[in-house]
Amino acid sequence: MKNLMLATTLLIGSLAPAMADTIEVEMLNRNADGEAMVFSQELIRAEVGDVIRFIPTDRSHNAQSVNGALPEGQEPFKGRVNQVVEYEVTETGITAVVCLPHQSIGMVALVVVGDDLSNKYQILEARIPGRGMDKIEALIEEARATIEQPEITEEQNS
Ligand SMILES: [Cu+2]
Repeated sequence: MKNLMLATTLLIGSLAPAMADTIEVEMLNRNADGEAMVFSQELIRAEVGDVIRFIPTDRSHNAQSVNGALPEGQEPFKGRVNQVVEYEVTETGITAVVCLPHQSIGMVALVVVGDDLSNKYQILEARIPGRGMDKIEALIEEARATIEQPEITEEQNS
């Protein structure tokens, strides 16, 4: 009986529409690990419908997308320095997020929506200077390494 209830709960959970989340990311002069000029979260996993809110906890930062470094159909965004900006996720895929004043020293983040990495080559061709692109590459690799590959069923195998 207990197992049946658990199974029912899981089934209902998977059928219910996913609740949209607001994901808060702070713009920091220094994080808990002592790294300077960083977003509090660098690999941001989201789903369509979520809102990612970038918060200027410390001064002189902004958050914005980069030309060509976001999924097709997704509206770009550009926050002003010292302003909160929200990124409303409408498409699956990868978005590179940069702080314009500090992108070249690595103040960047990667939004991955729906575990979809299909636009990664466009991201790698985008104009993100210096250590910003190094970190974007590392974050894409981190995302790739942690996304579960779909299992090959016996049916597909035969
Ligand atoms: Cu910054």
